Amino acid sequence: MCTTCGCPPADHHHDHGHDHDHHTHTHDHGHGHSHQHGPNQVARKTIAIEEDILGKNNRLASFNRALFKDKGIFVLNLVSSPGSGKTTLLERTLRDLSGSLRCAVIEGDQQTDNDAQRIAATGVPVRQINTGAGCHLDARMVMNGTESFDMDNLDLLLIENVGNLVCPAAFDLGEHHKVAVLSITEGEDKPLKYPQMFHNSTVMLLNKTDLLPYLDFDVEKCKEYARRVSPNIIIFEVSAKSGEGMEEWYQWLNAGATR
Ligand SMILES: Nc1nc2c(ncn2[C@@H]2O[C@H](COP(=O)(O)OP(=O)(O)O)[C@@H](O)[C@H]2O)c(=O)[nH]1
Ligand SMILES: [Mg+2]
Repeated sequence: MCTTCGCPPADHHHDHGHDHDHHTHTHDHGHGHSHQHGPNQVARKTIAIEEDILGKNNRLASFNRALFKDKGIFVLNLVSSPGSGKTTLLERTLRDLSGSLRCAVIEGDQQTDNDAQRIAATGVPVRQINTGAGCHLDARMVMNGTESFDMDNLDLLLIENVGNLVCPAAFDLGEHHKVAVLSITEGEDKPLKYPQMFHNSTVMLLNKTDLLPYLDFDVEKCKEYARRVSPNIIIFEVSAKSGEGMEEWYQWLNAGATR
């Protein structure tokens, strides 16, 4: 996750305590003082920093969760590798559901507002968040993002996370559920290779089923792998392009948003 891959936390430039710890940690490595600061000490420090970052994030996520509960908004966090079809799925979902549900979208990408423009074309309010070097959205970014919306008049908030099968799994945004999108062009073994993402997701959308005739993708094997890391995961086989299979996904969404 990000505290070991080097991706800075959102408040990197403001939190001197964290910066100091982080530099100390790097310094230990850089100067090879392992005779003074052995591997166990370094590991302990790394764990302490991770706990610090995730602890802060979790507190803000709790705040978001309380806000969403108070306003009665159903919130989903879409996670996947880049290109699995998150934005395409959102576009079709919004075109089909925004007549009956009041929706808003937060788009997370390192750069560009391309996806926000695609969502805006559906007529649904959208806020783009650029994470720069960051490889995931965090709870603070979502908290800031919600300020763009009329939260008293929303049923459904859909958050498209930065495309990355690793880091977004570790960061709670205060959402009700993570929804993992896996497209069949990625291969059926991804749930086994990136188990945390699928373990932490309530739903897996298996996308691009329109391409099945052209690929050697074993749908049953993929579903078995997903259930191995997450026995209760709900799986919908869909094509965001053709619309096939979307109805069951909409039923699940509607049930959550109108509960
Ligand atoms: N054939 C096919 N292509 C799709 C489907 N969904 C998305 N795509 C294509 O996959 C590419 C990436 O889609 P995009 O929505 O931008 O993915 P994101 O990076 O996860 O947001 C685009 O070229 C889409 O047209 C699908 O169901 N079937
Ligand atoms: Mg996208």
